[in-house]
Amino acid sequence: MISTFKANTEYKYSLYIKLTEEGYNAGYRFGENTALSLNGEVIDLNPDYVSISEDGGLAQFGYVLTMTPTDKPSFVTGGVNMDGKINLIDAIMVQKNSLGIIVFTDEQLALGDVNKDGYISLVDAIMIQKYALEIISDFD
Ligand SMILES: [Ca+2]
Repeated sequence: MISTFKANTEYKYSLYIKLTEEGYNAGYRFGENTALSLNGEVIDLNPDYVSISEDGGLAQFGYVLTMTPTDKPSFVTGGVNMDGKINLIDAIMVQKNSLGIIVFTDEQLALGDVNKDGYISLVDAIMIQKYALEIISDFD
């Protein structure tokens, strides 16, 4: 699963709907005009592309997301000040949080826990520092 998106990058995601074996054996097939109805209400999937498998048993609704830069808060792992960049400011903020000097929001807590051990510590601060200084290239 992707949790970090790069600016000016195109991402594609798809929704797959598969017929049950029972439905397939009963002769049901997906077609280009297949509509999804939930509780009697037709859901407008509005996909960028639709693809039906050759045997009609699988429908794929595809979407294209383009990431564009914005001034709004950016959610990048390690980027606790949410400016979309990971630098020494973030490392210092994580350090201060781990020492109880500043309080983080839930989002910041999630972004700052770069080693994903469930809490913010100096280990996270050091990892962010190393990332900012290009000593490491990711947090894995
Ligand atoms: Ca951590």
